[in-house]
Amino acid sequence: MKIEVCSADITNIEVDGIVNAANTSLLGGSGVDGAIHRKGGIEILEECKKIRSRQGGCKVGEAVYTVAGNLPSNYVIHTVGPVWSGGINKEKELLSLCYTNSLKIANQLQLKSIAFPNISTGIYKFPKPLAAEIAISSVINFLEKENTSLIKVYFVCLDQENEQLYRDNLRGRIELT
Ligand code: AR6
Repeated sequence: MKIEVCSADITNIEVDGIVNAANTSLLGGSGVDGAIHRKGGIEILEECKKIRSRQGGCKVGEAVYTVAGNLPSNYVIHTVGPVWSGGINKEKELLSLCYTNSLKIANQLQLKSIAFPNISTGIYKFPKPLAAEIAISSVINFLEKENTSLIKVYFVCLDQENEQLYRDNLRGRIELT
């Protein structure tokens, strides 16, 4: 198992599945969600709409999946991070659930590789150091406990601050490639 930190636009990453930091409507937005829908095209939105009519969108902390349309991956796993409101509304637990529920879907789909963006650290204003700690702990704990099809997990950081936080946090925990 390899965990890798990289600095990139997640829509360019060639993996089995990329994770989207969506909102509860699943109808797209800005940030990474906007980039994924823009580049992935209408197929993703059409599937999101079907999920909406079936189950009314996606709750915070939960995850659903669609095809990846024109993206170089096979699937998009859409998860909804919490909006940071000072830490009093179970934001930490909910952010952790975004990672573990996405990994559960990856197992269900038998994915070998997955790429996560830094969920909730943009428009949703989750403090970046805390979000990095939760993301890394949640992923490592999950992979240690569960049987998994995954052999590679990427943390894709668009901004340098997140990239540094992830590298610092992972150093000592695992061997970085
Ligand atoms: N590739 C990789 N990372 C990216 C990209 C990209 N193309 N674009 C942004 N990021 P955000 P949130 C990083 O705001 O905070 C949307 O409108 C960005 O630098 O995309 O979970 C949804 O519809 C940041 O570190 O997601 C929701 O309404 C991280 O991705 C809301 O934003 C997350 O930033 C979700 O807010």
